[in-house]
Amino acid sequence: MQRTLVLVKPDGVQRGLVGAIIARLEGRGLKLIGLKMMRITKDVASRHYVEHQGKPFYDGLIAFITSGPVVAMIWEGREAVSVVRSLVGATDPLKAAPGTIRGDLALDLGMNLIHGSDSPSRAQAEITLFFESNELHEYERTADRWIRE
Ligand code: IDP
Ligand code: MG
Repeated sequence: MQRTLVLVKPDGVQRGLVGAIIARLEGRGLKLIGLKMMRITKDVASRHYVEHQGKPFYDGLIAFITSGPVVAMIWEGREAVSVVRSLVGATDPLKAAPGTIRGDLALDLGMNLIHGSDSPSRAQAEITLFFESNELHEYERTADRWIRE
């Protein structure tokens, strides 16, 4: 089953939106298999955002993501990577569709609440970057037979 990394960024924690964000992912039927609050180090931030190194917003992005605690989660499900991306919405909240997390809850590109891995290969790399294997929980969920045919 596919897995993806989600971060509730420092703005989401500060605004008290952790629960609302988790509820949307749970409500869709995705399965939570790892969760922790943490402070991202500069080293982890630079590896996580390696694709953006050298861009004008890079230094601000690293400063922001390390500025306060985040909630890191791993979600599992069929096509979890693209399902989460569609729930998250477009990178710029002004362009994110209503009904998406960013489209409903955010206004600014630099304060867009949430990260979701953008491909299965990035998801694998990001899960390894943020979680030890003993922090991932495999368990039977009885509701699954009412979510998957
Ligand atoms: P994503 O979070 O939707 O995957 P990315 O393009 O990977 O978007 O960018 C990572 C993060 O960097 C975004 O979520 C946003 O917070 C920030 N960012 C992206 N582009 C810009 C920009 O042009 N100005 C300021 N911040 C940006
Ligand atoms: Mg991205």
